[in-house]
Amino acid sequence: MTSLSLAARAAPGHKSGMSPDSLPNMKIAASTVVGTTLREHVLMGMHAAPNATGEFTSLINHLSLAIRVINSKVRAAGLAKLLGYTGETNVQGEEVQKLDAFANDVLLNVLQRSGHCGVIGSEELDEAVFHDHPGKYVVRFDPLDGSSNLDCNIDIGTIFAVLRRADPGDAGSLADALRPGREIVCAGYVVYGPATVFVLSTGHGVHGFTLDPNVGEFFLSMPDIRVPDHGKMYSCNEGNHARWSPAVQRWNAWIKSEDKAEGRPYTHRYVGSLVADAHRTLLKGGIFAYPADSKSMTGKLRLLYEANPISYLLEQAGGAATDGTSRILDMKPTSLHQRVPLVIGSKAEVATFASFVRGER
Ligand code: AHM
Ligand code: MG
Repeated sequence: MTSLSLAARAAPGHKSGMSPDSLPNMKIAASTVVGTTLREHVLMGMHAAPNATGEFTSLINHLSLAIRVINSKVRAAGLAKLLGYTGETNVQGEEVQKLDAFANDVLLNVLQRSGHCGVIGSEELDEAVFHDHPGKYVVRFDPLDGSSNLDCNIDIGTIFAVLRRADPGDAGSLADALRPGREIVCAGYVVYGPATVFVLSTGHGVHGFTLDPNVGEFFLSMPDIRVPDHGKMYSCNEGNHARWSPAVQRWNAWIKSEDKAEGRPYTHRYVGSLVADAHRTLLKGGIFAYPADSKSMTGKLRLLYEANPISYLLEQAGGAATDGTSRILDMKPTSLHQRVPLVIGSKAEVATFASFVRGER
């Protein structure tokens, strides 16, 4: 860790009880004065990688810029008349909020200008976007997750995943975007909550950064996040109970039933914004489940834009992510807007859910 000598920083003619000469042994950690920024964190990763070119670092810096621009609009949405709908519907048939459209435009614009993205996929766009320049990376994102919560001032967020293109010399293709989650090289999400928190993994653990709004920088606030082995909370939309399979209903009855020795019933928490529910599950453990039901036969959440990045982060932090039977990161996408059942959390709770699905309980 770098350290600063107080003496080295003392101005000439310094008038305190101690002269600068008496200070040289008083070393203080630089990080106790100014914390590690997101920029520095990514730069340190670059210095540790033998063949790094700086492109990935630059890509993350561009993503961070887009996030800060979106954050400033989210914070002022009520004042800037950005709440409400555009009057259009997206490819999923959902009404588009003005802020959904804004966040999508900001990410597209900033990523295109970065020059590092050959292919971009967005939850808000029908088709993938291909670029003329040979960008090395594919970025897939949900620009504003949970936006149906916007009008009520409930946490919302941005989710993204970065993959390396197989051959950046080729023209970008749909195949570049339809790659399994295990090929992700970096994923993250941002929660626009009481604080703006950026959670990131580049394949070496999961780290959380909090935006200092006065400085305009993300500072490392949660290094090396680990999902607890067990948790006390479960999270799901119980309004769907009647539409669930008998196996999921049995799991739901089990997790609510009383057994003090086994720590049941679990506490129920459900925000309805994936970023918020996933963030709590990452920090506190337990389980979040959005299973398939008779209305959303293949699940509700999108494999590329939501399930993949969140699953990558959960696994990087020592947790698990499944659709109930298979690992999410092993699923080969067949279309850009494919939906999947999603079950994430502590390994123990996810394994128990899977045992119900297999009919063992
Ligand atoms: P979206 O806002 O990007 O369309 O995301 C869908 C949201 C997720 O954030 C959340 O987990 C889920 O839909 C909530 O669904 P429901 O309202 O059916 O509980
Ligand atoms: Mg979403």
